[in-house]
Amino acid sequence: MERTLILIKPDGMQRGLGGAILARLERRGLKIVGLKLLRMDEALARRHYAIHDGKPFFSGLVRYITSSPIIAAALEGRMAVEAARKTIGATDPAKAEAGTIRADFGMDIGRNLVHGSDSAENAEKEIALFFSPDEIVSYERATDPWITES
Ligand code: IDP
Ligand code: MG
Repeated sequence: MERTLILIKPDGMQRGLGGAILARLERRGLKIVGLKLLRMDEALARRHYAIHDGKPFFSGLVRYITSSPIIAAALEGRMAVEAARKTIGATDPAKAEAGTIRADFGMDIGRNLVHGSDSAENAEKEIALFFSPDEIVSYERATDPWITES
């Protein structure tokens, strides 16, 4: 089963949207297997966004993501990475499809509310930045058979 890392970014938390954003992903069918509230420090922010180091928005991105506590969630499901990114919407909320989280809650590319991993491989690396193995909990959910029955 695939996993993805979701972050409710500082703007989502400051606007009181943490639960609402997580609820959209959870009710779609993604299962919460790891969950914590934390404030990212600069070192963690630089590691998490290392691929963007050197881009014009990088220092602002690090300041933004460390500016307030966030929720980190590891979500599990069939095609979890793609499913979560479809529900999250395009990077620029102004261009995101209506009905996605970023379109429904925002307009600013620098305040786009939520992070979702972009590949299964990166998801595992990102989950390891935020969770130790014993913080990832495996369990059955009542809706699982609807997904796995063939
Ligand atoms: P993603 O979050 O949709 O995967 P990425 O291209 O990986 O988008 O960018 C990571 C994050 O960096 C974005 O979610 C956004 O917070 C920020 N970002 C990306 N492009 C810009 C930009 O042009 N201006 C300001 N912030 C940006
Ligand atoms: Mg990305």
